Amino acid sequence: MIQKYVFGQPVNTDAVVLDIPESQEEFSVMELTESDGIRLCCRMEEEDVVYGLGEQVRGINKRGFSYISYAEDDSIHIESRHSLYGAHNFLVLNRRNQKENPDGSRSFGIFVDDPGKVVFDVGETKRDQLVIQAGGDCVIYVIEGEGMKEIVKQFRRLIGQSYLPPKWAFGYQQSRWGYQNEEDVREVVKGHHDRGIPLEAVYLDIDYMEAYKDFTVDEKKFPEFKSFVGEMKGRGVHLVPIIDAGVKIEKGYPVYEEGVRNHYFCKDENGEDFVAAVWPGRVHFPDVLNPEARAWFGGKYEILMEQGIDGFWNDMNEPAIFYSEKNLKKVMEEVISLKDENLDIDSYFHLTGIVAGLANNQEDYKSFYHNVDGVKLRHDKVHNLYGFNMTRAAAEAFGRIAPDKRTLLFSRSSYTGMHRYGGIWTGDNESWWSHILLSIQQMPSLNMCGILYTGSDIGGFASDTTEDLLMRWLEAAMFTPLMRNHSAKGTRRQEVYQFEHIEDFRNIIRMRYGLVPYIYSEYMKAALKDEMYFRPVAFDYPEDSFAYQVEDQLMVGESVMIAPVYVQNAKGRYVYLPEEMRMIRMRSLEDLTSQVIEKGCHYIGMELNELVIFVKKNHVLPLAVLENEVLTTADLAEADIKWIGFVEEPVEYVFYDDDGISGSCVPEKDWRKVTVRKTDLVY
Ligand code: MIG
Repeated sequence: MIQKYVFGQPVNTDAVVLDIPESQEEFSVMELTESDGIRLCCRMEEEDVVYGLGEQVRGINKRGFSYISYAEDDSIHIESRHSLYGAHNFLVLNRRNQKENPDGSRSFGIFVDDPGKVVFDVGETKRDQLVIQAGGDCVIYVIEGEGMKEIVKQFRRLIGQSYLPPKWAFGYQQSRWGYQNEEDVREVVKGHHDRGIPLEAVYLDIDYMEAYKDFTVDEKKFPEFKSFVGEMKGRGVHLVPIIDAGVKIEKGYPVYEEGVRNHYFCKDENGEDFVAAVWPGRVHFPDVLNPEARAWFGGKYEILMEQGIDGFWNDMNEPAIFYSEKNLKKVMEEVISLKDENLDIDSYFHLTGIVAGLANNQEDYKSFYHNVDGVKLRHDKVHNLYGFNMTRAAAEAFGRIAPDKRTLLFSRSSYTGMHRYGGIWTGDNESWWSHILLSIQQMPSLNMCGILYTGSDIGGFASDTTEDLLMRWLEAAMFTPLMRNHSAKGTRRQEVYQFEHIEDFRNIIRMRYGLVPYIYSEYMKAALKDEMYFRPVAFDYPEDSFAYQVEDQLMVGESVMIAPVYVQNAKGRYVYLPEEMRMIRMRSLEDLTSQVIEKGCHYIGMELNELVIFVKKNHVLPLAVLENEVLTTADLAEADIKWIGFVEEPVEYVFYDDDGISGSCVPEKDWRKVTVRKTDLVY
């Protein structure tokens, strides 16, 4: 049951797709105070668990910290960070033993549809209190139902079906900020192919553009871009260019000129085009909240699509600001005024503070405006909608330009609703072991909020990776729909062939291809049925008290549980089995062993080059057996499907598959039901 409450005069965010009448009942799951915005408060019982909030730091259970929805480009993802790049204002408070609860209070889900700043204090200030602080103009949805899965499913119905990527987007992808030109890209492809390592895509980061201008390609680096895109496609490799939010201010650059002429850019308080700076220096921001400007900006993607491009990643769309023209002027003047001064503790810190404060300055977000159907909206009030609408601009355009096929698209910034148009990657992490764990913990929270196509920068974006870290990260990311190795300029090269044990890397990436039939089947079923692909263990075992404490294992699809190693030098780990399961250990696709393990907590050895997964009782999964060399997901069409799993009596598996590219997906009644017997299992 979903109840909708409207406060003040909210803007239409397009987060939800269902038109629900306003509730006539009093708001009751939390105590509501309306002063200085909306404040909701409730007591959390000792046993209550809070799940959700999408892209944030800390654990799967969000209790014990506060989280701020205010999209931020901050690359230091440490525990004290309150906001990352996205804003997903949905959580579920799971109340256990609800039947015995004296006041009859039950589990509930809550979605705060407010595109400005929203604070979720989940027991930070007071350990037993959940406090949500939103602006005065918002819509709040309260969802009640039978348990967590059911509540999430209702929410997912409310916000609409998740994005469907093409099948090739489930293959192994290589990225690095720093690939400059054709030669660099060819070398990366060759580096993989010479060693028989599958590769589906190579990313083009900002260096492919001419002076960081969106929708341009530097002709010195890529003299024949279209034919180069074709050449790569001939080798099975898709090129995926980055698109940044800021449009360079430069006379003669058509995107800039058209935007100015048609008033498609965000305006400052005087009605002039707002000037900020990012990569290209001074830029304007396309007003993607304005439907006309959105259609125009989205249409520009066609320039690259005409050259054969069929995938994009949208970056810097919080939007990130290095500085605004106005603030830079002010800061420069202050800096100059301090020249020759004897800087004491206060003036010194003031100086460093104002310079550091140039980037992503809150005041700047208050000084520009959107024009939505003639209504002027101050940016800070709708801040979290920017990345969503930049991505929607692209997706809506794909619907016009290439309606019959799926295009790969994901974004750095997002808001609930964007999950219908694309995925996200989790931004600039570090080559830290703790960030493998963080990426595991982010997956179910994102899935709850509808973001299914997602993954982290494998190997770590910033700082130098190591061979073992990369290998463990690939194993941990074995099932993430987006499996992309990405790193920052200036860091140690981290393409898998740069390391010593290439054979191990090859085996690991081939295992991914072996598992793609399952990954794709489960992803598509989850998307089409509004379900979660990655779930916290407690979602599947809600009666099991211990399951609520598991923070480093996940359920994936209907059959699998994963328990990756994320600790330096570890040769294994403790794994909690909420029931008896079959453990499958893979050293390669040709070298599998399996063993039934009983319910309970076990130390399981896991060598660096091994993938260990657990299969639930009465469950199976398809595995592609790769006899010939497989370099892309397209080659899987030839592969034999074998079954692995844990069955005594025959079970039925709904095996979803399609051509991997056409837009429409066959209805559920046509999905293939496969009966698998014990004797069909290869392991
Ligand atoms: O401020 O385009 O998160 O993946 O490599 C850095 C360069 C801008 C941030 C993205 C990262 C990308 C980088 N970008």
